[in-house]
Amino acid sequence: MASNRTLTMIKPNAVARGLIGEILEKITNSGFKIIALKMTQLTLNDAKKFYAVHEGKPFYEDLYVFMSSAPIVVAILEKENAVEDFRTLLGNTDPTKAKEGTLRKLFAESLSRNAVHGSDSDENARIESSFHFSRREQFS
Ligand code: IDP
Ligand code: MG
Repeated sequence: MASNRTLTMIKPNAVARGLIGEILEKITNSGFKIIALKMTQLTLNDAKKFYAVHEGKPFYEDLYVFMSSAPIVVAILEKENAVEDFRTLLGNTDPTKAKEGTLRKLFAESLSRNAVHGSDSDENARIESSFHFSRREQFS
């Protein structure tokens, strides 16, 4: 069964640039319903754990240091085919390769500061959602 939920994070650079409102508006205008939402800051260990799948890659340390450096906004989004449709809205990991109109084309500063996260599978959407939100914080 295809899942109807995905997990997004507005990354530290985009929060610092005052883009929370614009990004959430794009997301909801694209048909996603916000069913959980908060502003938070990851500890270094939280960020290491969240991105553990990238352990050993050359960018891993920069990634977890950056992601824990300042506040982020985290949300669970609901929509039919949520994971795939949100990856489409997100655009390529590398903003120079992202299509016009995608979140990363619009808001990313670079490959490592690409503004927004989106889960890459239904299983990871579930794992990432419970990483950030308790049951009580999920409204659906
Ligand atoms: P994704 O965010 O599009 O799913 P992943 O491959 O899961 O991309 O990588 C996680 C994050 O790590 C990316 O969003 C980006 O911020 C960073 N990243 C990925 N590849 C590189 C790289 O080659 N150099 C620097 N940072 C990278
Ligand atoms: Mg990924």
